[in-house]
Amino acid sequence: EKITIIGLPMDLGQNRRGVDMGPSAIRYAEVVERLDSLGFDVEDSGDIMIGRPAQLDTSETKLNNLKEVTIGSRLLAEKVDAILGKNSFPLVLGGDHSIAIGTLAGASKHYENLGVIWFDAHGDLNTDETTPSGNIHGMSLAVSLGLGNDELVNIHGYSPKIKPENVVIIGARSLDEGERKLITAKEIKVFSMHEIDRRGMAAVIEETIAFFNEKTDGVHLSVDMDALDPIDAPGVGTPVLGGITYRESHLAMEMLSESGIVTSAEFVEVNPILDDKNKTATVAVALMGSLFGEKLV
Ligand code: DIR
Ligand code: MN
Ligand code: MN
Ligand code: MN
Repeated sequence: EKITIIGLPMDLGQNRRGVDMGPSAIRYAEVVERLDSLGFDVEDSGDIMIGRPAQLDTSETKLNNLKEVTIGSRLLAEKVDAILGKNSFPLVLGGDHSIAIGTLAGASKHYENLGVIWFDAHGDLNTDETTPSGNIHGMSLAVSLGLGNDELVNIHGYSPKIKPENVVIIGARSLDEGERKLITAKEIKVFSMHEIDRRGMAAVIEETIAFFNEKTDGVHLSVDMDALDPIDAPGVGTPVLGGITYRESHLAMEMLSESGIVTSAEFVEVNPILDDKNKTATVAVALMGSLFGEKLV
């Protein structure tokens, strides 16, 4: 089986510098070696380099760095589309979570009903109208549902990329007012920290797998490292207390691995500047190991 790694070192979807170093940090944590050792044919196709303009222009819109995020998303969509076209598994390294716009734009073309598992402390369901920050990383799931800024919504030439009934959010504990309304209106399935505490991660993942099995022909796994508790993943731009533990997150990956439903994945929001000796990238790589079948016995 083939895995193709692609990085998008972009920090323009939010306002803390350093998350553009995420792909490097994840490579230093030996992602290629880890997946190689599991028997996969791993190709690291490097990073999409979009650079960073000296002068960022925010005058034309209230969405921060819209132009650059659009360019990055377009390039990533083409790349992910091509990787799936070659029957390889796209493993995308961020960058902030705005890059999911590009990943989903490229992946969704290959499926009639792409499911999405969104591991995140946040909903990323803001639109240009509800965003409290103007940061596009807080909008990527909404954009993929066809909601928000036209340019973002239409990346890769079609919209929507996914349907609300094919989305499961896991780990939520910080939702904005507009996001709550959208979740209710679109009846999006959310396993908040309350449900995880109450029912356990095993039940949550079992239900997630059953939920998709009935109706999806592919599942994209989007892991925002801030889904984890800041104790285990301190190197993120918007940490929120009371998150998923190290073991809970591994159990989730192990169960997803056993199910075989995941067809593409991304790991985002690793910020080495805010991290503790590359701990967060190391945890991300360990999670990738579990996602691709690593188990003790
Ligand atoms: C907040 C933060 N909801 C926003 N979002 C984050 O800016 O829209 N998502 N941090 O991961
Ligand atoms: Mn996110
Ligand atoms: Mn199709
Ligand atoms: Mn988040």
